[in-house]
Amino acid sequence: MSDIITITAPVNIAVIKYWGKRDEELILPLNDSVSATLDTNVMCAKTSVCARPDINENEIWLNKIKESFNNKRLQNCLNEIKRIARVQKSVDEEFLSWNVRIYSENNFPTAAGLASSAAGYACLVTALAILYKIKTDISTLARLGSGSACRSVYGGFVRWHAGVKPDGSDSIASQIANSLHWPDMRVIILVVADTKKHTSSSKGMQCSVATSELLQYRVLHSVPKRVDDICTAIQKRDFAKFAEITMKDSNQFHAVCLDTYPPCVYMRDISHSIVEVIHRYNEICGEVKVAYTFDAGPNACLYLLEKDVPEIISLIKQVFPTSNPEFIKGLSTQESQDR
Ligand code: 2P0
Repeated sequence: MSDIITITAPVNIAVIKYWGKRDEELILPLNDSVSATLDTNVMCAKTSVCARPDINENEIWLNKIKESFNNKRLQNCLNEIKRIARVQKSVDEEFLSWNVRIYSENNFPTAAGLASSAAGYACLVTALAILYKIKTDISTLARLGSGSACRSVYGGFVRWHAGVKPDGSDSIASQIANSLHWPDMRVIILVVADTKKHTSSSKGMQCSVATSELLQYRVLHSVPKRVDDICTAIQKRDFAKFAEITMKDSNQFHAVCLDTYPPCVYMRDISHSIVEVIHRYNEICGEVKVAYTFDAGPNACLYLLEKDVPEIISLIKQVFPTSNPEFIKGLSTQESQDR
């Protein structure tokens, strides 16, 4: 059998959201998106892969449960990696004929809008690329598993370029700034609920593309300038600008979800209360000190600077006295995964 390759990959939290595909098969987005990659110690996926001559079929185990390998995206990733291995002659045909066994675990709730598929697929394709000894753009492989996964391949601040080519060859992720660039940037995750969401992101965005007029406006008129402006804010470490764009983009993304027919409702009452508290806090401070952003779920991700962490944690504990100690999930820094 082969060596066992084990890889960890962190989640990423988008500040300019990806929502809507121009190609469902190749997973090509309608717009560029931007994210920050978190520290692997806090929220990450860990995946081990090996190839063996003595197993009858490909196997995948997720969080200790054996799942069906009959999953198109999973098969697309494996097939593409084996295709490249054949072209590059990086391993022999006998090795390519062996089945694979994949074990993957998350240290955070799966499918609760916490970017679990992003970390999972980033890990999986990186591990398989090492197993088959191929040399290629890993973000392109990760994208075949899940769009947002292509951003988890890099540390720091990352941009996923939508690209214009029909074959997706220019739809790749690149690093805007490495993890050392903004060392006092922090993220706090407020876990409102860790249950599986009603409408998956893939279904939700399909429905938005088909029905939301606001999505068309967003793609053409809002996102391009926001992406440019947030890249500049990141380069200049301009927190106030970064935070303003982040909050506006989260709000517009959820407005698109509500403009979808039937609507996709991801935020809950407590999510809206968090929005209100953050705006009130920033107003009282006379400057923007914290930004919220919500993915396709009710959980809040707060971006802030290290100096403001103690005050924000105490504010959150005061405003949301909760019996659930997991409410404040973690304080994350970015990791130095600057491939
Ligand atoms: C993002 N989300 O940019 C946005 C914000 C959710 C809200 O990327 O169909 O799981 O696998 O490409 O990557 C979630 O979408 O969807 C997502 P697929 P994915 O992070």
